[in-house]
Amino acid sequence: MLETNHSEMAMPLVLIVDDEPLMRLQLKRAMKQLGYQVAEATNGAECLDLYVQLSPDLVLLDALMPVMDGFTCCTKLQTLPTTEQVYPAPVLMITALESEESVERAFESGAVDYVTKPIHWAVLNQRVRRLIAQAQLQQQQALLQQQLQEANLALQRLANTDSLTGLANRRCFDEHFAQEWRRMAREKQPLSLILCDVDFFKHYNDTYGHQAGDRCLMSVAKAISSSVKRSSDLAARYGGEEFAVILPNTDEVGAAIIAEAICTNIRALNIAHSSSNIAEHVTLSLGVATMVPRPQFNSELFFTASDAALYRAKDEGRDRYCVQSSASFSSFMEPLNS
Ligand code: GH3
Ligand code: MG
Repeated sequence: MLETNHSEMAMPLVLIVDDEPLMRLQLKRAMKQLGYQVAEATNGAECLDLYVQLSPDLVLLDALMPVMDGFTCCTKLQTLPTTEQVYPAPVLMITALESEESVERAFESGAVDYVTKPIHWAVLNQRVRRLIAQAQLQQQQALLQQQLQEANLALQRLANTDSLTGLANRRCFDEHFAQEWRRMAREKQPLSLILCDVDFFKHYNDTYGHQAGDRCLMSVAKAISSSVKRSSDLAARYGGEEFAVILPNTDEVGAAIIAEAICTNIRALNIAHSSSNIAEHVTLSLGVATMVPRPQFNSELFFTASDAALYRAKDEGRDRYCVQSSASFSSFMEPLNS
């Protein structure tokens, strides 16, 4: 039973749990005088139901009651799931039991404070006020903490994302690359890198305008990212109209399959490009390099190798991928400290 509406008013709600009607009446009066709303339960089981329904700010809990006593109830209250909206309310035990053992039991079952009957009302009022103020402060802190976490996550997403295409940006790519380079070196597994560049994109902008160019880059980005499937793969916007794809645990054959899929998916977009010198639609050129990294190698040369393959693809007519064979460049890899 709830006397006033908890959600409509901001006043804290105290859940009074006692099997004696007179005791409940006295507690209700005292709480109302303090300006709190009140709900009442006559035993532990009712208390659990009302607690879940009303999410009170404080529970005043009698120890000895029929159906379910206060200790059992208090223990069960601690196991109820808490959500962002429902914060665990403090429990203050009110009982005639004065023995040391029952005081210990009350705290062991999760009560945060304890008063004995007959009630010293001034003491009870002070404790209730303090517990409610503390609970409200904790709730505010938890809320602020959560908002801070959300803001940090949003900030992190923003710092790692290219605003035009939604792909990972260069910063995020560099971090991921360095991490995967080290991991593949440890695991002695192949790492592949694909650099992709839109063909005759300057002509595209000149013909259709810069905004259409932006829309084109967005579609190209989607087609590239949908071509890579594994969670450790990463497609990123590497520069203006250049994209990079990192493929850990992927050899030359696997990387060539992905490169081919990217070319096919871009052609399938069928974005008209009337000023392209090689096709009616937008196409990409790709350079692929694969190697098993070694910690002492300078990873920049790996990019140089992919770049060389990309420019070969441009030279050989564009709208294609070229693979830089690992044998052709790994022998030139220089130890970092030389
Ligand atoms: P190639 O086939 O040799 O790659 O020729 P290209 O015209 O694509 O290469 P070039 O490097 O000469 O031109 C790249 C163009 O990409 C020029 C630049 O204005 C355009 N570009 C770079 N970033 C953006 C962007 O964010 N939006 C738009 N619309 N255009 C961009
Ligand atoms: Mg280009």
